[in-house]
Amino acid sequence: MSFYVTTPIYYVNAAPHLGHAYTTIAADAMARHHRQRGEDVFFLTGTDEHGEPVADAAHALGLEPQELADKNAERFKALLPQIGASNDFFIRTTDPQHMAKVQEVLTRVRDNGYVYEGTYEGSYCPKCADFKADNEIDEGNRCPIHHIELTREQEDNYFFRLSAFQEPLERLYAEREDFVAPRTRYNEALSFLRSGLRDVPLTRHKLTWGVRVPWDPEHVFYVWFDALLNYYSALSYARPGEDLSTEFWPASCHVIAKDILRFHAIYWPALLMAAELQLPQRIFVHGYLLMDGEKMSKSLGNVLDPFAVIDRFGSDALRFYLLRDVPFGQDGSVSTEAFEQRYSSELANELGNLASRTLAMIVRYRDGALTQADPDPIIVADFDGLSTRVSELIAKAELTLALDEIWQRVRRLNRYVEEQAPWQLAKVQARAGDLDRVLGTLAEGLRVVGVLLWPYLPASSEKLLAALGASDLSLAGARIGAGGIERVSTIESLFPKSA
Ligand code: ME8
Repeated sequence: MSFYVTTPIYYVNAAPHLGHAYTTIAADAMARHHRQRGEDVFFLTGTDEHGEPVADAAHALGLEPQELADKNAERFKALLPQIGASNDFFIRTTDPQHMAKVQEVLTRVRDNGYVYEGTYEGSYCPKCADFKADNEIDEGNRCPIHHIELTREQEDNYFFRLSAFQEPLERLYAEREDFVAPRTRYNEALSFLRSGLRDVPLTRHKLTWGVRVPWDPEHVFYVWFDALLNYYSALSYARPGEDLSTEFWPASCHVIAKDILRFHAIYWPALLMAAELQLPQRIFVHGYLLMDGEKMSKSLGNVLDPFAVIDRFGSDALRFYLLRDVPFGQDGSVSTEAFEQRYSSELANELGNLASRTLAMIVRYRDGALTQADPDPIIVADFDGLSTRVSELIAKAELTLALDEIWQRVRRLNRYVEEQAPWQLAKVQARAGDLDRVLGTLAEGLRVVGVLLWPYLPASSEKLLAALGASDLSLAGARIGAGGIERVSTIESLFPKSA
């Protein structure tokens, strides 16, 4: 089995912010989970470097677009290890191999009869790099996302015959109800589709910062066509000398937010059909992180700095907070208060405490060694089917629900400690066997939650599993009793309160 997951490629007109970190963390959790299932995983992220938003931002700073792209691509790259992202490749759309692939694929689209010359006139938002339909324009002729006034643009372009895909896309949506998830986004894409597709510009004449149109070098490709093709082009050069598309194309899941739904849910499958390429299995659309009720965005200036959060609390804490507090797929407000609350009440008090006291008790009462006593059937029953359930949820990109399933077991183990009071058992010689069983059950429970939490809390899970002497991360081993833990050691607090 192979699993290919992508994030959007982010614009390099400014530095990364929490919204970008969020999508990458979510896609990373999926990638890690699928690796635990023993699948071959390819996880792609990268930067979108052409087009007007980047050219305009560069000129405003007195830089060439390439200079700004180089500078900011580095910042997006630097974010990845800091948030624990395990991406297999980082694509930049200024990579020559990507640009050549864009030219190749779009020439094929033209050869197949889906490109013609025309004149475009419409209302345009340079920050979205997108023409707006009449029903998408806010009062005062403003962009509904950026609130800036739209410009009236007229230019001679090559057009992509999107309208030719009206019926094929309707068929796609009828046959594959999970092509776009969650359901609300599927419905939104479908209603856009049903409103009737119009042809769209494929090239820009006035711009020079982009991939040259091979059959008319006065034009560059419209940035969205260049950008979408990254998902396909990356596979052709991520591993020098290999073409990974045989193994990984079509993509299993494109993770995006709803701002770019139309491009992914409508343009992208149409473009792939026009190029005779297979369609992705699914597009998963998450919601917006909001601050003060507005979408966090670079251009609005209301951003929360992920680097600052990570410096203080570590990347696992950020990953946990975002995937736990904001139901994946819905919009959710983020705030420092809510973050600190989750950190101290759940990470420090629940998981951190469970881990340190369990390990400390095994070291104190048994010198770190565990006998192979049968685990307590009560806990075995409470954990029964857990990893299957988590797998089913993550396969549907239900990252928050899956995390909640695991967290209920963290809480269950804490209750088990209170119910069994190992410190009382340790006082009574005749209860030595019971104490062995309780400690063994707790160690196994911790191991199982450690394995299942790895996609969410990779660094902390690895520390925990190392202390348990159990390095197997596979899902197959994520059941109570499978671990055969012999010896444990104590650990430093996983989530220090004083952070
Ligand atoms: O649109 N909440 O790039 P971009 C949640 N280059 N997610 C957010 C977010 C927020 N407040 N803000 C940003 C582009 N994101 C194009 C994409 S893909 C072929 C080309 C995340 O830098 C979310 O994933 O504006 C959103 O879709 C993406 O960043 C937009 O990034």
